[in-house]
Amino acid sequence: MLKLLIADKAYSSWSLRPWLLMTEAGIEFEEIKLRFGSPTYKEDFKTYSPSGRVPVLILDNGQTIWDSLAIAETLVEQFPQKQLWPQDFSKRAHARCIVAEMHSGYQKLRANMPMHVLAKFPGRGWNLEVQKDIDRICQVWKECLDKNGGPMLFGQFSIADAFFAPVVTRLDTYAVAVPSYIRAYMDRVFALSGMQSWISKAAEEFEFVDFEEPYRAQP
Ligand SMILES: N[C@@H](CCC(=O)N[C@@H](CS)C(=O)NCC(=O)O)C(=O)O
Repeated sequence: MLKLLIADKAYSSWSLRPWLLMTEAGIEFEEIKLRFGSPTYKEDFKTYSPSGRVPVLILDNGQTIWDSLAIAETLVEQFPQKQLWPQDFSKRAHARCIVAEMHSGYQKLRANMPMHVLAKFPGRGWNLEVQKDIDRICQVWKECLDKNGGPMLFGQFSIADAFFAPVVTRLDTYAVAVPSYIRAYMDRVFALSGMQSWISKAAEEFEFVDFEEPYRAQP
C-alpha cells in the first residue's frame, strides 16, 4: 500500500495537501507521522526525504516522491480514473497555473500567517504585503468560481482545492476579512469530510511546538 509521510496536522500545511487529495479521492494509504516536536525531527525527516521536508509519498516499489506537487502529479499518473485534475484541457491548464502560483508564491502570507488549524489569532500577522497576497488569492478563487460555477474551484474537488486548503484555514485562523462568496467557498472546503477528519485528528494528536526559524520561514 502507498505510504504518506506527514508531520503534525495542526501545523503542517504542505502535508495537508496530498493527505486531503488522497482522502477525498478515496486513494488508500498508510499514514506515517513525523513530529516537529521531536528533538531529532530534522534527522527523522531526512531518513525518508532527500529534501529533509514532508510530505513524502512512498510508492509500492519503495521509491520516495518528495514535494507536494510531485506527489500530486505522481498520483494523477497512478490513478487516472480519479480525475485529480479537471478533465477539460483549458480548465486543466488554468488549474495548473493557479496550483503552480500557490506552490511557488504567496510568501508573505505563508511567513506571517503560518497554518494552525486549531487556533484563532484574529488580526495577528496582518500587514499590507500580506493583504496583497490575500487580494490575489481572492481574485484567483473568484475567477475560478465565476467561470466554473462551483462548488469547488473547478466544479468538482481537484488538486487546486487541495493546494489552497491550507490557505482556507489561514484566512479563518487569522480572521481575515473576505467577501461573502469567498467565505462561502471556505465553508464548503471546511465541510469536506477529509477536511473535517484532518481537523479532528489534529486536535487528538496535538502537541504544542514553539516554532522558531527555520520552520516559520517555510510554513
Ligand atoms: N515545497 C515543499 C515544501 C515542504 C515543506 O516546507 N514542508 C515543511 C512542513 S509543512 C517541512 O518539512 N519543514 C521542515 C523544515 O523546514 O525543517 C512541498 O511542496 O512539499
